[in-house]
Amino acid sequence: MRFKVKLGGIAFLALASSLSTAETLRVYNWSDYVAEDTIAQFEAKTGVTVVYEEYESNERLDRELRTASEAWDVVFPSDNFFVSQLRDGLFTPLKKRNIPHYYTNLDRGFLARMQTDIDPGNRFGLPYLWGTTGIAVDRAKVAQVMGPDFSFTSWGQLFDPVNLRKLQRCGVNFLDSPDEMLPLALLALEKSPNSDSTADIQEAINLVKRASSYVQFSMEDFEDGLTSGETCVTVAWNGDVIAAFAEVDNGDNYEYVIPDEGSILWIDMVGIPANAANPERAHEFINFLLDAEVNAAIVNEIAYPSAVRAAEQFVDPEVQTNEGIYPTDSVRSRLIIPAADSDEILELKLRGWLSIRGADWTAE
Ligand code: N2P
Repeated sequence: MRFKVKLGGIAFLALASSLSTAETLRVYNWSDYVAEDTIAQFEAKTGVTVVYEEYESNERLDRELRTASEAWDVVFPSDNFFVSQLRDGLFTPLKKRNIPHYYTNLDRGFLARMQTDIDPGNRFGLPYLWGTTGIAVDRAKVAQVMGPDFSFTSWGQLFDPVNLRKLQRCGVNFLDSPDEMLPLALLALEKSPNSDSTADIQEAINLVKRASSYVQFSMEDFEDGLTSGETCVTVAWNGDVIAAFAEVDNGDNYEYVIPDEGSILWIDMVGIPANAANPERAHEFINFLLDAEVNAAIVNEIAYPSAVRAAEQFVDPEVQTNEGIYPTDSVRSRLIIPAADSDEILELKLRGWLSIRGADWTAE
């Protein structure tokens, strides 16, 4: 793993406007989801200026796709959000002949899965990266407030006000998104994270609400909050925290935990919005991301596993053998892929989140 440097969306924007005669490609991606030089390499190769901005949640991307005044050319929705976005006509079919790496480099297993549950015929999107959601812990601080024998073995412990009352002394962070937190609260309640029972979901909302007075909510830089000492526990995506642990001297003091009842395995897709202004270059950019060496550089830096099979040979051994990044078979058997929610369930979850976070909450 190499040092991860935050991409400055602002800097890219400034560059784009100073070169306003150049051809541009507008890419909207999750934070820290390419390598430091991926975009510059594409620009150097093609002469295209990339306007690159980042988001932190599926809710934010979804709103952007439905309301933004200026369209994006390439975006990265998680597969469970892709379903309703496809149904609502928000994406354009991919011209696979313009993405030659599609045929040679992608993991067929992922494509087969997308094809049955998400995107029949793999017409609109390709799997890009995947990962897990777990609990990242500052061991020393948690031992101080909880005692040396405490460890997180269940999601229930994380939502339990008795534990949170102690843990809040060193700081607890939850991800600020219903899509992220409610499946975990359902697991804590020993329900399926994909439950579509309104009673179950209401119970999950109530569980987060009871926990909410003891925690902070942030999606942005939760990994830095942990390693800088602002928090001692955060709900986390594996790659962000594992890359952050590698950057600090006392990396061994931190751990990424998947509790015994398992967790979420998410898959992020890449696609081209129906209103994209530059679909030609968008295909070229997607093909570039699927290049084995380009893709492996991304995986090595940001510590998320990829759906690009051909990249594996270039992934550093220390990354390949990291069980936080590539879960063991026993952990994998306890991971659940989120199902797409109906509009009614999405609405219920969003209303619940507003009741927890306040009516003026907006997704990061
Ligand atoms: C953000 C990557 C996480 C993506 N750094 C979650 N689907």
